[in-house]
Amino acid sequence: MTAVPLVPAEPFPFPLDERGVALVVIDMQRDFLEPGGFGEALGNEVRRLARIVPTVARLLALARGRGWPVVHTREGHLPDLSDCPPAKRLRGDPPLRIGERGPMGRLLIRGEPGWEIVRELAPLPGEIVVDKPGKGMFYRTDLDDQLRRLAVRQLVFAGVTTEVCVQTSMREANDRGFECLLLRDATASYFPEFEAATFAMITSQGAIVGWTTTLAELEGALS
Ligand code: C5J
Repeated sequence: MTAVPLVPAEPFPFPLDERGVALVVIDMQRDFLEPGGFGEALGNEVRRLARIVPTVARLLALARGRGWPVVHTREGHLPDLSDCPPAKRLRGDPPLRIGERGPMGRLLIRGEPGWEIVRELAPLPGEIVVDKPGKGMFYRTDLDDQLRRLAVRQLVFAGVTTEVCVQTSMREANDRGFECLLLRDATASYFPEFEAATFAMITSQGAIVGWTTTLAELEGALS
């Protein structure tokens, strides 16, 4: 049997098997990271999310260099909003709601400038790009089939926001049998206390949802 690297992680080391691992980068879109987008319309200070872009870029370079499949997700809706239920559209009391026009186009609508992934993390040809109308990356997408075709069994997670789309996607993945490793310094929330709470929730009870580590620990284990 081939020995697999053990990545130092919480709550215990993660046995990373590169024969079946993929990187998943969740929703690194202008709408969440830049002023004038959906995140700011909801009243959030968006700039703390942009701080992780260099770390996610380094992680992407690592995954690409090692030949891992790379998945990028984009949250967004059809222009006629037929895939955006009132339960989602009517949340909060924002000046602009999903579908209304802001400085980067219609908020969270597929094809608009704000919906694009930030330039530094743009997908490369051949990488998997998943357009999802929900928070979880498997809801109304074909990602499960795509990952199974590639014999992927482990997922390394990065992206935003930690406690919403990242955590939802990790929970969905865990239910589907994928082993999940979240990089603490490659994810961010508008609320720092929610980052810490998410890390604690997913790693509790013997990694009930998954593991967490840092990019340096991952790089070290693979070097
Ligand atoms: C949110 C996300 N927060 N990508 N989306 O609505 O976390």
